[in-house]
Amino acid sequence: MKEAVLSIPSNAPDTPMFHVPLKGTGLIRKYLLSVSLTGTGSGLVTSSPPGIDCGSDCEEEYEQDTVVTLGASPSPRSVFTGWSGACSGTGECTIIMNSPMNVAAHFTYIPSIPLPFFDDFSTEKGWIGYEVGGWERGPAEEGGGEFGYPDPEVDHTPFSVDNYLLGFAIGGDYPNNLSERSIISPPIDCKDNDRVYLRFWGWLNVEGYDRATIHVSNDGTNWSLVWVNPVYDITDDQWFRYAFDISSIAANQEAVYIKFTMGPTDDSYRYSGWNIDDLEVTSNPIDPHEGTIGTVFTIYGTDFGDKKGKILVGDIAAKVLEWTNERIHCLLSKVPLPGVYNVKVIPKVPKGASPILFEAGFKVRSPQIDWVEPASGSAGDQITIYGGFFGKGKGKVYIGTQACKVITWGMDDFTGESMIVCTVPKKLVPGRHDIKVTNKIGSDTCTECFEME
Ligand SMILES: [Ca+2]
Ligand SMILES: [Ca+2]
Ligand SMILES: [Ca+2]
Repeated sequence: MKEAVLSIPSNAPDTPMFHVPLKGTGLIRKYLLSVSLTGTGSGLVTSSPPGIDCGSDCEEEYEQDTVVTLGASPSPRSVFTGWSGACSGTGECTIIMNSPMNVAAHFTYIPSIPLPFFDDFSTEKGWIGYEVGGWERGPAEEGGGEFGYPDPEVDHTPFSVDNYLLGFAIGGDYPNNLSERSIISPPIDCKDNDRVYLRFWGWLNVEGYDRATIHVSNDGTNWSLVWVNPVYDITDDQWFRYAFDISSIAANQEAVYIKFTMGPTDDSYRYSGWNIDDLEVTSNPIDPHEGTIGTVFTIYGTDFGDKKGKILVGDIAAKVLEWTNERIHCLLSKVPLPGVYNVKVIPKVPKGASPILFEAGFKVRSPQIDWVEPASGSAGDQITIYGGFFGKGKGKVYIGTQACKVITWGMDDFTGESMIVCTVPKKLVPGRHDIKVTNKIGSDTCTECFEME
């Protein structure tokens, strides 16, 4: 109840001032704020002061001039792509309620990426959790290492053009007193796959008192721990292979997420943290699943028996280096012609155990030239030919029609990254020439990629 007096000057002699008492209830205006959710995705919009919780409660009346702030949080398989109506942009939405207001929040569905999922981090695949000085996707950069070793100078594939990786504070150390920081993969579609494997290359420096973890989820909310750093320090100065069977969480799930976490960290001893490259989520139990002569691979599984049996790639036996019930380590000393082959595991025990077949389990690759350095020169110069799957054991190199004398012939027995150093032959005529690399199973030619001076 409000009271006031209205005073009116009057020419009546008795009452030169005429007073009228006023009494009444003040009318406080209220306006309706309506929120709608649009787009292919889903999410929640909540308000401060409270009143909107949309999903379920998408309207509220607020007193005139109330300042209402709306926040949008997308569901795990969606991203928030912005406001329309009374707000715009993708930040917080602030509204002064001086008339009825309508706001729409747009959420966009993120489709799952089918298996096999592979990320060399050269392009953005939709990881969520980036922040400057925190989780970053960028070129490898040596740096950090107050304790342990610095971040790597190059990514996992030094010969390839891509030099990108996923890392925490690339080129620097993680901070002290860091709270848990996560980076989450886009959803990966694992339906119709009974076995699912997560593999990647990691370069990690972390104090035993600080945490570095890997989790997997099939809903983006509930996370299962796959790996946590031990209580002693990890100080990598090279890339290591990480391989996990995540079937118990991921098999036949429509949206599987991988999460890497840095932190919490304590108040001293900073290390350079996670570096991650060439990550794959696949149903193939063979790692790596492509290669050539000299490639070393591992088959993961169960029920292989604990006595050494036989491994066939196509019809050709691989050399077994190590055999356990769950893991077989092999070397391809001979290979069939380039192509995709079934891999057959023939256990020795128990007696009469049936062979285990991995269909299209291994791809035999022929040599592939990426580039030549230097691209010009004269007789007697050494040139280096970079590429993949040159194989172990020498083949031949030709510049034009002349043989280039091989000095070094090397291949990484896991990735197939390869390099040949050879000497430019004397008889070569000036001008541009093809370079050809051949081995027992194939060849590759780069056209006019060398110039004789
Ligand atoms: Ca990379
Ligand atoms: Ca520490
Ligand atoms: Ca770092």
